[in-house]
Amino acid sequence: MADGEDIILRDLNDTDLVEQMKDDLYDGMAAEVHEGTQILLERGWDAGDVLSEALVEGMRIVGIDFRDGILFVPEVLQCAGAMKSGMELLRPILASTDSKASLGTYVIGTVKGDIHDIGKNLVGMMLEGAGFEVIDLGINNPVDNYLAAIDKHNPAILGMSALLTTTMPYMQVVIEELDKRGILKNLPVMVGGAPLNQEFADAINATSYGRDAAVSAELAKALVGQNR
Ligand code: B1M
Repeated sequence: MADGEDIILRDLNDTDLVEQMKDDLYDGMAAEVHEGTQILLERGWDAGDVLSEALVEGMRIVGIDFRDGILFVPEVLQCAGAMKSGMELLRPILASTDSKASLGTYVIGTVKGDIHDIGKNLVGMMLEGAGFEVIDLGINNPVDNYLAAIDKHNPAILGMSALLTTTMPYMQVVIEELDKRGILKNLPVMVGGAPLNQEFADAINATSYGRDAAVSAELAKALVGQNR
């Protein structure tokens, strides 16, 4: 679409609307991304498809241009705000559950030095949808925050997120501290985030590695099943 054109999102067919939403996310236009999300849901789209095809895909493109020095932090912050405005609408759908029984508490937080929270928030939503009570510690968590939350909430699982190659080693610091205190043997630890892989999770002695939000929710269910 040409710049400056006055686009009526409702007039677009689904394919063009998804393309427009990716452009709007790239341009940090929160109200438009919110509206596009609303329209797709009204047209009967599955919330998970809106998320993956419009929002996550839009953010993937942002990530490439961020890496290549075409976009900078202030612009990417706007993109993150736009993505979150769409996620707001998806949250009640993704986090709703038919299950009456709670699968237990899941404490999740982004590690110290890292302020990325979009992926963590998505994982939290999916976990709620799977039946967990989620305690979200937010971003930039030192080991003491995790310890205090474990003490307070006695979780079934602890989850850590990291998006930077410079912050992922901090997960090992937390795991070693849990081990030193005798907590690790009774508490499964899940780690996730774009730069991680199974090999890294194994190397730091994490119980499991969540590749994405949907997989993580399934893994978490399996973990509590194993532990009961
Ligand atoms: Co940042 N950033 N960023 N950034 N940022 C990345 C991660 C980067 C890959 C961009 C790039 O260069 N292509 C790069 C890291 C390079 C590296 O480490 N090798 C990078 C950098 C360098 C930086 C700064 C250092 C830039 C600077 O200041 N010069 C800086 C660091 C700040 C800090 O944390 N201390 C920085 C800042 C920022 C913003 C603040 C501008 C913003 C964050 C806003 C926010 O989160 N509220 C931002 C963003 C948005 C990104 C990108 C573009 C998008 C991340 C995202 O939200 N993806 C990112 C590029 C990229 O990843 N392609 C980038 C969408 C999200 C749905 O996916 O987070 O991967 P993701 O989550 C997935 C899975 O990973 C998994 O499930 C999620 C859902 O499916 N998952 C888990 C995540 N956590 C999990 C936990 C689990 C299980 C699964 O269990 C507990």
